[in-house]
Amino acid sequence: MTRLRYTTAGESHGPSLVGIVEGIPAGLTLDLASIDAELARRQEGYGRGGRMKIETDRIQLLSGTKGGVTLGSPISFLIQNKDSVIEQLPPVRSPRPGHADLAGCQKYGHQDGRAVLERASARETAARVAAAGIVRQVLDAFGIEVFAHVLSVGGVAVREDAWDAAGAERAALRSESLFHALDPAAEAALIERVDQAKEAQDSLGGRFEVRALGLPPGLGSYQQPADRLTARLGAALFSIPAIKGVEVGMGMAVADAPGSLVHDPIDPAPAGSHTPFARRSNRAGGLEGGLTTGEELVLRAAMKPIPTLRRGIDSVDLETGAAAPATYQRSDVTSVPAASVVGEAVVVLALGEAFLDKYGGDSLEQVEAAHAFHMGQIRRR
Ligand code: EPS
Repeated sequence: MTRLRYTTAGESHGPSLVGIVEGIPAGLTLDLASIDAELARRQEGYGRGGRMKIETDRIQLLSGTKGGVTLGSPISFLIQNKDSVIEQLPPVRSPRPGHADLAGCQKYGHQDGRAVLERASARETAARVAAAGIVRQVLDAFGIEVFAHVLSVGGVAVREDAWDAAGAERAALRSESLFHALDPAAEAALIERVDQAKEAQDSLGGRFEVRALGLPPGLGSYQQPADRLTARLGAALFSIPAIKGVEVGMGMAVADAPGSLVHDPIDPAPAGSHTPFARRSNRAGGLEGGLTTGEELVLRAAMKPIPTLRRGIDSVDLETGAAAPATYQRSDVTSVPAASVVGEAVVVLALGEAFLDKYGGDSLEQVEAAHAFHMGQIRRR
């Protein structure tokens, strides 16, 4: 059995993005249309830039299946870039503050920011959304749902109880929203905020939340520090370009409240429940000791505004060292809705890894047996 792992390659304006996912058990029927739907969702959102009008991201499988069913071998795929013009693009002489341009040039000894930005671009996240689209189908088979939604853009927030108010309507509400949000009443204010920023030739950040439902208790590990699921989920969210803050459950507020208002009391569960114990609250956000508790996973991330500004930011010419405004070609006003799709994807990847670490087998049947055994053990205490 291979541990679940993935890798991506590809430049933003190169011929294609590619990915390899290893460790997917044999016997899973892959639904490619659902992966394309996620890729399309990543391209959407009010405030996206011109590039998204050019691309139609689609997954093309290169290996790992026969007759649409996984073989247990590495799954490789590509996503073609229509804007495949890397050799024709002009050099980037003035690094954009906030992007990898300057530190990347200093790291590699480049004088052209393009040598850095082509790979540092958030375009790479399309490959991760595709990889997650494969892994998600393993989680789906065990009733695990991962769902992200936008909480705010440029300081304009949706209602605080948007998740609870949406309930079972969440998927429908989100698909109707231009921001992948769950509060129809906030749409007009969000649109206005993005329009203002566009007019000011500026860019906007925001916050999104990722939740996961149906997780068994005990995914992750406290045996080695790096295997704590809290650490892996944090690393997953921080691996998305522009993410500057991550919270779990009650988040930063744990620092100011007493323990009696932070920890979640354990009760005997009502008869007929799927586990013998229940929590009175979920301030821990579904994680204790680096393990899932079986409660809903609740993560939030803060994204900074995109660093490419039409109005320009003071910078320097890398060759002459003289002052020169940062290079501008085109940009999104905001990509917080897209980032929420990527956030969902990286959480799927981290949970898929933890799930298969615990229940992994060479075939889906073997994973099902290990999962069923563990669930039975928990039910019996
Ligand atoms: C992106 C593609 C990029 C940008 C954006 C994300 O396309 P281009 O550089 O051709 O306009 O729209 O990149 C960034 C926000 C960034 O900071 O790199 C995409 O596919 O998501």
